[in-house]
Amino acid sequence: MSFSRSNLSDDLAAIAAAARDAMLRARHVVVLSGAGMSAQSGIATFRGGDDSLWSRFDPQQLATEQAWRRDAALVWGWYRWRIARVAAAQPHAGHHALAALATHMPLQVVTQNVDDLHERAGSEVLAHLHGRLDALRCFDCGRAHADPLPHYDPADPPQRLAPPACAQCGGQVRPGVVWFGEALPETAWQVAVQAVVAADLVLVVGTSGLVQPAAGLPALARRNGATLLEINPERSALTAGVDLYWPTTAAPALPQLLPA
Ligand code: BJW
Ligand code: ZN
Repeated sequence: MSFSRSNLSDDLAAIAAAARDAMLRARHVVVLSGAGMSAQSGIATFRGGDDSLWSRFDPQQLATEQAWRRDAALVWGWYRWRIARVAAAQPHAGHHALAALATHMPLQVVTQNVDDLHERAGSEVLAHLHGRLDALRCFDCGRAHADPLPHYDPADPPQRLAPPACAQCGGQVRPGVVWFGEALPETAWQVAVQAVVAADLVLVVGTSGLVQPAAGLPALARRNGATLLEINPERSALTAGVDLYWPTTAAPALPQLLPA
């Protein structure tokens, strides 16, 4: 049989129908989102493609504690640029669909994303596994930093910038993200584990499935009886282990899961 264009679109329609069916039957859904969830809001992913962050910037120079100790102005300038990009972005139809779905059924969002686009679409996020860009705190004493940041034009490229000073100890204020080699926030990790263990459907959206320990959550869910549904235009490290792989993007796919 030839693999014609009409067969492909028939296949996609069948997958969409199966995904809708899985949602209808589910009693406890956990969404595990990654950077691909925010891609159609104009936020760069970390891996894949010429525009991805790690193809343009070196994670060892920017996303580790050692990098901060070596050159905090380089690291802070890059994060200040990313904070401005996120602030200028808007949630897309997929973010809104997840918020709407949660009004129809028990649905919890666990995200690796450091932006707040789920929240701005109306979702309550159960766990930010890798923290949040804007949850600023002092690198030295840990105190939260809530003062507004000086203006930064999101169209400007990243540039070296001295981090704000901590009001308590005068130390350097850092972004609230989890760098490589740092532990995930304990509570966020515990509630995420509990949620996926209790879920009967885990919807994995837009993650490469390469970063541990978050990448282990779908397999944990499956060992505890959950069905795994993945939305990603490219196959990921998780695809071989899911029950249903929907090769599409988040913004058009997620609204199709809403009940008619
Ligand atoms: C679309 C789409 C569209 C495109 N629609 N989809 C075991 C084995 C090997 C290594 C390790 C291990 N355990 C720990 C490690 C080390 C490390 C790790 O995993 N490294 C691997 C990379 C090899 N892990 C850690 O260091 C973690 N810490 C830890 O384990 O600590 C142990 C410890 C315990 C006790 C005490 C002390 C320590 C921490 C990991 C922190 C990750 N941090 C980052 C940066 C956050 C800060 C920042 O923002 O700068 O988090 S890395 C980056 O990757 C970011 C992301 O959250 C994370 C995951 O990326 P994600 O979301 O999957 O995005 P991408 O870009 O990879 O993929 C995008 C996907 O979307 C693609 O598949 C596209 O196809 C798809 N897509 N458009 C839907 N429209
Ligand atoms: Zn301090």
